[in-house]
Amino acid sequence: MPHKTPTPHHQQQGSEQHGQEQEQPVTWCHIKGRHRDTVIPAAKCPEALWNPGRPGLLCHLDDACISNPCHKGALCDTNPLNGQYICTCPQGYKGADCTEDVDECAMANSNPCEHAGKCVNTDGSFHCECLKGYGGPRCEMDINECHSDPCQNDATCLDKIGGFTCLCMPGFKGVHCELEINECQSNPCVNNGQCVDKVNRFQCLCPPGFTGPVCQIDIDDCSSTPCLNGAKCIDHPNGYECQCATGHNCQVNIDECASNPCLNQGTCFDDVSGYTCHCVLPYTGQWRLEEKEATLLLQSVGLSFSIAES
Ligand SMILES: [Ca+2]
Ligand SMILES: [Ca+2]
Ligand SMILES: [Ca+2]
Repeated sequence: MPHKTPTPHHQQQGSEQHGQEQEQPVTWCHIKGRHRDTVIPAAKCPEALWNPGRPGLLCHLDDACISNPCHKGALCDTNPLNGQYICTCPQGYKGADCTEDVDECAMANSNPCEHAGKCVNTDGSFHCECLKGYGGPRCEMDINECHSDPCQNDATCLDKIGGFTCLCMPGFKGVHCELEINECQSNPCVNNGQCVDKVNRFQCLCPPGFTGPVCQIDIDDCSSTPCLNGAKCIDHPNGYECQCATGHNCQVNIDECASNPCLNQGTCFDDVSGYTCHCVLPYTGQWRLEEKEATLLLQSVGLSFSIAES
């Protein structure tokens, strides 16, 4: 028998069980596989040579993996030609028995950390210390700083590298648009108007006599022509002035006859802003009086006259 297999691959059994029917001890061939073992009678080992999954595997070699020569996590195989173990290392380790750490940070091709992250080698692995604004195992991720909704008052958040920018709605300011702008800051109301701050605008509360968005319009108090008797109206804030001698609205008629302006015994008749002289004949006059009326007028000033019959 050319295929002599050592223990534990070499198993003998059945001599007692099968007694006389099985006098010859059966030799088993233990084929060590990558993931599972296969046990076949040693007599059939040559057939294993033709097993497509195990080409070249000979049954006469020792199982080099029995002593667990490979570092934890590695896969062990027995070299089918020379019986040496072959360790297939897990990621992060190298060497014949996978005990050497791979320095991923020193690999010639490139830094495994993206976006200029700092690579830190560890036993069996590595990690990345990311610059501000980046995350993920390899700093491959741009952290969304807008995720926490940092902008207030319906502002729009723009994600940036390591930060954010808030686009404020009109009337607001501040990094988070948390400040309501005081549109009254510049004192826009004139003529002692009171400014009331609103969102993105202001309102002027005008004193009496003024109007307009910033109280800039002096209301024309003369527009209703309040001055009587032809007096001139002068507009003032919340009021007017009538240019007349007496009386607020010139309702008092001045007696222009008080100075006796009519000569030659003419009779003075007071008028609005003036007077009229009624003359005594033979002086010319504006009015022809009835005899009785003229007599009364003249008597009142101590005179008498006679009217020629026409
Ligand atoms: Ca490492
Ligand atoms: Ca970002
Ligand atoms: Ca405001």
